[in-house]
Amino acid sequence: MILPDPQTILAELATCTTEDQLKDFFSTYLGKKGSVNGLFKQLKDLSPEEKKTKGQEIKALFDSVNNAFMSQQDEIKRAYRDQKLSEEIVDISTPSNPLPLGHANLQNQLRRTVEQIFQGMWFHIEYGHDLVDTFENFSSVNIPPTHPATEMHDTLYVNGESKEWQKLMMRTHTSAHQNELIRKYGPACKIMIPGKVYRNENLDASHDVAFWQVEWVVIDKWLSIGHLKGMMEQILQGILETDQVELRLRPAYFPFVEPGFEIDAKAQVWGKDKRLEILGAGMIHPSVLEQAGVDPNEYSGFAFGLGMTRLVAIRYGLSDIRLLTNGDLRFAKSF
Ligand code: FA5
Repeated sequence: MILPDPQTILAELATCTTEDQLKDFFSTYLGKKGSVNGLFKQLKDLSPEEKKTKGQEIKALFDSVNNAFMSQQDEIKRAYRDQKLSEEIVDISTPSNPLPLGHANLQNQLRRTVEQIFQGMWFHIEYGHDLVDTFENFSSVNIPPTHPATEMHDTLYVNGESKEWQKLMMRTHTSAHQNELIRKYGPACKIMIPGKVYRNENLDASHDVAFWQVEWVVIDKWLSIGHLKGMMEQILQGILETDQVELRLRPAYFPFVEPGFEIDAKAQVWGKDKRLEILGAGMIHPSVLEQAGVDPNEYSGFAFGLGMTRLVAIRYGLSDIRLLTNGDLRFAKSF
């Protein structure tokens, strides 16, 4: 029996560079039908003496080829892993592209500033909820459902089957929360109610279907129109941060106050000077106080409802309030 030259086999092994080539090599020499492995089967035809010497030679040959195969296999796997690692490596020290940082809507910015001012003056801040019932929005503030005043606000009602659902509506003003909050805190109390309100309006530069109002309600003994006027001026000066804005106060009708006022501010709308109505206010009507469980003979109160969206437009010199919500990035980025 002549054994093959190990150097020739090892030289062939050295040419294997892929796992597939290694597999072929294994089945040619070391597998069940491989030629080196097959030498063991030939031992059975030899004499016991030859078996011993040839057996040792075959074993030595098999071991040397097998060991070389194993280290070649390790080498190919390591090279493959190194190549993958170098291709897929993530360098966590590389500086990333900075994400552009946005900012809060101008309405929210101003609302938060105003909230902080009034929190510091011990006002309770309440947001209510956008969906209210007709009692809260109308009856609780002295507007019976049949009253023509319900038509002052083009109301968005909930389109529901049941009677309960039919009573639900999107609040048309933050005054909808006066009754429940006066019950909750008063008398005496100081409450601020920022909130989004909804009206079925024809849209233009100063009218939107959803806009922000902020309501202030103050109830105490001996409150007068003097207090109302003083506070109203302070609020507007604080928010507008200028005395350049021309304000006009005129008597107005709101069923839940007596007397009532409206405040207009001069502003540029569509390139023209216009007076924009920004605030409704008045001394709270005795029957609204009574509804909320407060004795009007002992206490009085005043309330304002500020059109926050319009005021923001005036504050930042915008010609159209819809710029605040139409999602135009050129506008958003200019602040
Ligand atoms: C009211 O909503 C009263 N609840 C305000 C009030 C509160 C009066 C407390 C007395 C006492 P009015 O409908 O006028 O009032 O709305 C108040 C403000 O909301 C207006 O002055 C105006 O600035 C703003 N506003 C009204 N309609 C719109 C609209 N469609 N788009 C943007 N702002 C509006």
